Amino acid sequence: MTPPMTSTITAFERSPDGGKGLARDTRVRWALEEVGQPYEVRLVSFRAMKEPAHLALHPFGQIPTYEEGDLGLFETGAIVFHIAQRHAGLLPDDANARARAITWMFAALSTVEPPILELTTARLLEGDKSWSAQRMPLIEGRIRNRLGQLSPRLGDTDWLDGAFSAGDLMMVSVLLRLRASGMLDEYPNLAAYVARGEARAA
Ligand code: GTB
Repeated sequence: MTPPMTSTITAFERSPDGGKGLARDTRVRWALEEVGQPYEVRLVSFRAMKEPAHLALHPFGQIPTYEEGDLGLFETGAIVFHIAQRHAGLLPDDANARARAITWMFAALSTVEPPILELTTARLLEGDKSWSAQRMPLIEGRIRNRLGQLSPRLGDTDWLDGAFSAGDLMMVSVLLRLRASGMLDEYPNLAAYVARGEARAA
């Protein structure tokens, strides 16, 4: 495992959630806290995110980014995976268990997160459209479909596949965004799963 090296991540200077931690830098902070690595946070304004210096780090002008020596990364999946590969604590040693944990990371980002993002987009950016009220049940249905599939898979276990892993970190981070909607509470084991993730010391 690699010795400690202070990395720098970026986060919103002013987060639209007023600092509740719902933006995606939280999952990177969480990963770094889990593996006990020091890090610094550079806060960026919405304007600075679209300027050349930041675009050189993040081609889409977003946060978070991750810098470690001469390595610069963007995309939370890649950043958390990098942290988990470099430091003990987020991926099992057994090759098959490791592959399954990585599978859950991808599942969180590419199968569970998209409909949840749709809900945020619909609420924040499309609420004034004439078709918004008709679209909402479709989006909520897609989310319930995913939660209804994930819930029995988790069952009454603490984590998705044995010990807590980067797969759980990513899944909990994705599900957290549903809290305000109340939908998570329809699946008590998923609500408890998210609460367990939040209760971790990191
Ligand atoms: N796929 C990328 C990743 O996983 O890293 C997505 C990164 C992303 O969407 N970043 C958002 C961003 O920089 C911040 S997290 N947006 C600015 C832009 O695109 O111009 C999304 C987010 C923002 C705010 C809240 N909030 O306040 O509740 C929650 C989530």
